[in-house]
Amino acid sequence: MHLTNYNESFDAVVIGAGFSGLYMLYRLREAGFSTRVYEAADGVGGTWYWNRYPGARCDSESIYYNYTFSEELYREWTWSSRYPEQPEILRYLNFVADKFDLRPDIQFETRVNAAHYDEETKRWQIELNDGTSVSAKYFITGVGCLSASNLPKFNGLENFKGEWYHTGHWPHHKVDFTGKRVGIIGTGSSGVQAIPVIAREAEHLTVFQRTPQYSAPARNHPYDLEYIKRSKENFLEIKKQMRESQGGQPVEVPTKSALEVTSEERQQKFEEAWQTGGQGIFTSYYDITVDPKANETASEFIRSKIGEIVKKPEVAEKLKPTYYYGTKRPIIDTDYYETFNRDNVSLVDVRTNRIEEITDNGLQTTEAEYELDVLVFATGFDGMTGPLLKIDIRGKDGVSLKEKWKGGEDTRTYLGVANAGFPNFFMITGPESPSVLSNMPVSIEQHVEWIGDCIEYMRENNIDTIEAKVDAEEAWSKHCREVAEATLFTKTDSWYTGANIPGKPRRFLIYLGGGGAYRQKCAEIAANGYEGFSLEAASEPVTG
Ligand code: NA7
Repeated sequence: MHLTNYNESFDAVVIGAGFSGLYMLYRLREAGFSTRVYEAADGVGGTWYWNRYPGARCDSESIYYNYTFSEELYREWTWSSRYPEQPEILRYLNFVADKFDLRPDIQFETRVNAAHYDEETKRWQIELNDGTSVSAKYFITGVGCLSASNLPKFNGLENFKGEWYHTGHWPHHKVDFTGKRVGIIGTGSSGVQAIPVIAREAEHLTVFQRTPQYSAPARNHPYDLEYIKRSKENFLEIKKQMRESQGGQPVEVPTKSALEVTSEERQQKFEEAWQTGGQGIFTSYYDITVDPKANETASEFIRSKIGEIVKKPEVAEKLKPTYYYGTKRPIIDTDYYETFNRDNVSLVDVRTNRIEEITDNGLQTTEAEYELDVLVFATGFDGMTGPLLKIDIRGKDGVSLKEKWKGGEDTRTYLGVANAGFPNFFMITGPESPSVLSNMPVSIEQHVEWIGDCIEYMRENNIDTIEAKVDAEEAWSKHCREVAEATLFTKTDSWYTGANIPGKPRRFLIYLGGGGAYRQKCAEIAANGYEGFSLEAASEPVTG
């Protein structure tokens, strides 16, 4: 495709106005680059715009779940509680958009359908769903890792006479469950958060569970003003700790194996983590996600808690997971297991009692029909590659990202930020970067700053294009696979491995080497003149 027909021209085009796109816009605009963001929604927020289901909240502590690029911003915003709810996070992102006057450079309600690289002009032609095209020197995706929702193909959904919703595309109006028979499919983070809230309102809630989940209490609580004041005063220290840490939050790094301590000591440690609430069990010992025996100690601890909380033994048994704890996203909840003690909640194991179809009046399994007024799909996302492959992205020789990645059989990137064959294309938290296994705003800021610095470097050094080298990409991808294979993560069916999407090739596309180490590696690569990239000098001075 040649750039003959386009409506506007920019230095950079960014997709998405969530945490990634908002900061990328700010960063590039501050450096003097003309930048346009395209966003499908009618407001900012990205994942926090769409995931507005009952009970939606973040599982990172709020004082760490924010930007750190601006101390002023950090000081101006005050979180109300330990784990922020979706409406509060959305308010925060709107506050950021207003504070930095970002909206004039965001075109809302606009999807990018395609982005094609033109080798002659060395620019990207970007096609929008309103039929227009724009041109940009740099093309950057801030599409998130979990934005392509997964609605499994259940026969008969079109016949269902009730209302149905997906947690990842929740409507803006309040969904009233009062007096209704509600069914929910899915017990990942979204289902576990929504179930206790819906159960309090509905006449009856039936939970259709395929895989039981490990969850620990969040023990959310309002923040006291003194705590907030201290966090603001310690901004620089907190920022440093977040950026250097493995997981993007200042958590004490475990130094002991779960197997080198006595069972009493271990039990006490797990119990303290359980009482404190949050992700403490996951970070209690260094080998929880590496060694099956160490893992079993944590898994069994949570199973025993389920047995204590859930009064009906047969329900408790169904709720006990058997996969390696932590290899699916470790969940934190408010009253999840307790909810199964309510008289108006029932649990159906759809692994033994399979879903056959959705009927006019509800859901038919191999054993029974469940009459429902409302059906909620908490069935997750086509993670990591899904959002990118929804766009027709084509690099050199017209090769698409889908072709390059062989439909997911051979997804490979350089640092999770760049692709051989795709010059001047950057992915914020792309496949093979730490992304979702680190605190997302921290992962995002690191990528945005690295990309921003790179683009500024190119301007300063009169460089026209930057492109990952094939061998550098191969080495990075191999390293990612090796690090992942040394853990238990790859052994479990999950959205991390792509196993939740029928037919999706199984690959683990998150870099597990730790956010701090990854940040250092990326910085070294930049300091060495962008090692592993081909840089092509411009024939004329670079302006954009
Ligand atoms: P998840 O964690 O992928 O959970 C999806 C749930 O839906 C999970 O329990 C699945 O069971 C279930 N599911 C998916 N497809 C089906 C079918 N066909 N039949 C029955 N059950 C099904 O998505 P979430 O939205 O909860 O969370 C995603 C991430 O968002 C989370 O990890 C955080 O990082 C934030 P399965 O376990 O696959 O057997």
